[in-house]
Amino acid sequence: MSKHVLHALRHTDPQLAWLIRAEEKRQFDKIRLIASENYVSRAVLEASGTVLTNKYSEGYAGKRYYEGQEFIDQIEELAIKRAQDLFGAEHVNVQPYSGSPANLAVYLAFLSPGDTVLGMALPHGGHLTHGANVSITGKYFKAFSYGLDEGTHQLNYENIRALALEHKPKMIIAGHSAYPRIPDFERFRAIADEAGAILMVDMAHFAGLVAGKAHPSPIPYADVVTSTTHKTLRGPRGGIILCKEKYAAAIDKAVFPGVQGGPHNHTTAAMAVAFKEASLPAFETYAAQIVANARALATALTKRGFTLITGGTDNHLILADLANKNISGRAAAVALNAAGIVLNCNAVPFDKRKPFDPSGIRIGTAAVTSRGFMEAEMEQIAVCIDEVIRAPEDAALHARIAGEVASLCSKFPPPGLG
Ligand code: DSN
Repeated sequence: MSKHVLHALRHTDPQLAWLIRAEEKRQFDKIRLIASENYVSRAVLEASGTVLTNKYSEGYAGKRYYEGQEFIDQIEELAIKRAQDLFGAEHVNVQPYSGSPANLAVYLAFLSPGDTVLGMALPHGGHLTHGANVSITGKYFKAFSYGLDEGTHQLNYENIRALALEHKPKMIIAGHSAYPRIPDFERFRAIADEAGAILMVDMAHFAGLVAGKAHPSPIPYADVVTSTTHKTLRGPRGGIILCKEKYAAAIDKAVFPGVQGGPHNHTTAAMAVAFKEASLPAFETYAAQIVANARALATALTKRGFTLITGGTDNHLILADLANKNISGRAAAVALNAAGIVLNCNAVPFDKRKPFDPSGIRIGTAAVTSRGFMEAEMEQIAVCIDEVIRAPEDAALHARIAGEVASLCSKFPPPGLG
């Protein structure tokens, strides 16, 4: 994309233009396995880079604080309608800048400081904003967390229920950033009802799978659902909140003026494009392939002696515990990056190592699936990962694999690039 549109930038700021081109080349040449990343389409990129960035529009369609909203209102209403149709949601707010502000707005809509919440523990795959003690959600609220079962490393609903009945949280949060299985939203609903809690689901990681019908939807069960729009959903960097109509006013007020100022209209427009793309039949094929690829990669890694948390995956991500490989997650991630395979180190459940250098790596298939990789390429990725992890200090091997990776990638131009 940038090679087509950076004429002015090259003239005004060649240094920055060069850096953007370099990042574009990096995204083209590497196998990107960070589970929260993707490649947006050229149409989404184009909508993101428009004059809509020039406009302020605090408020909502028909009730703004500044004039000149005749087109902005239509853009925001289009994005809302498309998201409602895509997810079958009664009400959608498309203004959150990203997932964390979306989650914060939900806290503001339903809770007061000091209220009790129950969310998934960060080291077990939850998110910072699900009540981690370093987050505002853990500092301003009384946050309790549920972890994974020590034996299965899966959600243990009896344990979650017991914690809910013990602590009586005002809000229970389901959803995760590093859990390779599918939450049982019906069970969460029943637990929330029994405990008298609001149920919030953060579907940021699997929203694209929900849109593409490759994952159950939390919408029928949750009072409120939040998401980013840039992970499996393959839209711009942004956030959305979906809720029942009865909560619409509280949510809208919490987003603006509660947490944010003016919405980022260029992002809203790009979201509208992404929602349209995600409603097309091809997106269902894409979502199914993300999961098929994750399963194929999990099988190929297991064959090579990798220990996968829960033994495999049902979604777009894999969590591998490298303890039996005698390498830390960070050392593995650094070596893999040198070999052209980009992922992140990650804590595994009950990790004995520190969060900055944990025992595991997280692997996601959304981005590679966007560029057309199939099961055969997953096998190749597993071979490369295995070779690098066996020889994390072998710079010559890493350079050789990086060359092979670039050659493979050259055959699969990603959306938006090339
Ligand atoms: N940073 C995101 C992730 O990688 O999962 C969560 O916000």
